[in-house]
Amino acid sequence: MRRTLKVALLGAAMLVLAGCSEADTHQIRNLAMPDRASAQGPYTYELWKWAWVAAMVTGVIVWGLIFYVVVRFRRRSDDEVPRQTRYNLPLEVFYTIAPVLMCVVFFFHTVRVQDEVLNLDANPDMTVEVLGQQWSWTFNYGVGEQNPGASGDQDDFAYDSYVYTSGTGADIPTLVLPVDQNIQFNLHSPDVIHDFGVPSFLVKMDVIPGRVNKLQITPTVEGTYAGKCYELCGVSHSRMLFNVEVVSQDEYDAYLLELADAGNTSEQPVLGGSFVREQAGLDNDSEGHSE
Ligand SMILES: [Cu+2]
Repeated sequence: MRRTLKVALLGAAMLVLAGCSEADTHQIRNLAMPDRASAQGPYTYELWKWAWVAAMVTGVIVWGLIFYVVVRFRRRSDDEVPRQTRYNLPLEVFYTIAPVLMCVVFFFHTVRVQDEVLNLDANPDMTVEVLGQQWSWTFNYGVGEQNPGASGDQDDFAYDSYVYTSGTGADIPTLVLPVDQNIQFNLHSPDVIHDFGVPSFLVKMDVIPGRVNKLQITPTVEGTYAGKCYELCGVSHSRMLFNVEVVSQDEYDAYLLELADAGNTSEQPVLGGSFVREQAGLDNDSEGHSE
């Protein structure tokens, strides 16, 4: 009986594992997280990993106890009545305290990782002013020297001039970033709450109207990534996508020149104007438009 069970389990496991492609295996090894492409990513990933370990340990203990009880205390004859226990004080104290202790440990590590990931360096290498609005993003890159003391609010910006790129609901914008630079993102919204995030960076933050949220990310791997709005912000929320390209410093500088040549220059960051309430790109040819 036991042997049959073992063979059956082994067979099932082999079938399941054999069905995994290389991509699946990679996903499983990453615990379904993307590869870390930022200096902040490993902190988030470690928290995720150890939360899995804690959950698995708890799971194995609970499953073990369930199976033990099912087998050990099964009814052996039709007229058997089990011993009637009304309460067990030590056990009840244990199962009250244990979950509380687990929550305390989770909370401690969450705060620790949060402090690390949300830490703001007073002198970031550069600052990008990000505008999230229904239904796309505008990225403002500073040109020239940075004044790191700027608040990013009202007229107090870190640079004297900017170049920018702007997307619409039908035209996904691209955020270009230099690799290995600590980049501060000042997040602005003129309408509703959005959420700026790039899965591969393992960091995201709400974009809230009426205040400037700040987030610093150091991209560590050159490549192309997908970014998106993480907050259900209205009917075309799903269009609030953007691409991220992490490039060398030279390529980044060349990109800024390109934007300037195209006439996308401004003395102050472009943070939503007359077109704010328009559902950009949605009035014409709204179906199947993805470029
Ligand atoms: Cu949004």
